[in-house]
Amino acid sequence: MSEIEINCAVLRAPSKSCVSGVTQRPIDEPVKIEGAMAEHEYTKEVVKKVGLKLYEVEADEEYPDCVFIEDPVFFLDGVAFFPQAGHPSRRGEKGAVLEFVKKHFPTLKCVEMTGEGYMDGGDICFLGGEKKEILCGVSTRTNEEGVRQLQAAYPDYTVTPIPIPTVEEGGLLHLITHCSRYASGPYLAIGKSEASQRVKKNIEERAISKVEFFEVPDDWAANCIYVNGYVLHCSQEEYPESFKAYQEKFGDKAIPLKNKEFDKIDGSLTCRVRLLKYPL
Ligand code: CIR
Repeated sequence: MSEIEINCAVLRAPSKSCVSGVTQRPIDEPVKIEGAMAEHEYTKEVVKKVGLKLYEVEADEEYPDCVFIEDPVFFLDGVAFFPQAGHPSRRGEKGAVLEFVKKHFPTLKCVEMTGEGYMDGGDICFLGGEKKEILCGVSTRTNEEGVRQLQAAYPDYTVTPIPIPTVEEGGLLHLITHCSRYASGPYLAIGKSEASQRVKKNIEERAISKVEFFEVPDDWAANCIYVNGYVLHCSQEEYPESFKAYQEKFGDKAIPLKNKEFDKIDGSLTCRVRLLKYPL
């Protein structure tokens, strides 16, 4: 059973300053702004092609990472949750997103994280399913207090904390960078590296849902967007082997998206698209 019929996608236009976005990996080649803009425009086309109404928040040059709208907001069941960004340079991104949500989705209840709670929305991995579970990475961006506040915002769900290996241990930025849903319910794509396999083990040991994993050859390709039966995944140019794995598994429901420029600043596919169901 598919628990959600998603009908809207909220994106945020990239700022030209995204060339100096935060990154925890060394950059071999700087972000090419034309390429980044083209990737964003193509994502908008695909979002419409899979039947979603597109909403776009304006860019803000003050925030190089503002395109990554997955981090300042999370939507579920009539509640819009606004985490307090884990990285200080990103804390001001939330303001414009909050205003936008209030204007375009006025019936949503907006809950803002407060106090000592920190989180990037990229650590939230919604599973749903029978157990109504949400996994939440505890990472360099998300702390235990942040997880507690997420749980308080969604009392009907079980929020399960999942520790994320550090960069030194081969860990990626967020839980959603390590694994993401490829179907409705507890189905996760995950990479094969030692660090990703550790995340897999952490999930197997802690989650209350029985998660089915789809392993892809490249860690950075484990991030895909599942929406209403479609799987938007990595491009052939970036990750040819993982591209093939997605195409073989999902056939005509698999749609590749290029993410070459945003990948340079630790951005994956889900982080540029926030999905929601809203009565239109
Ligand atoms: C950052 O380090 O915050 C950005 N350069 C990348 C954020 C990616 N967000 C995500 O995966 N949800």
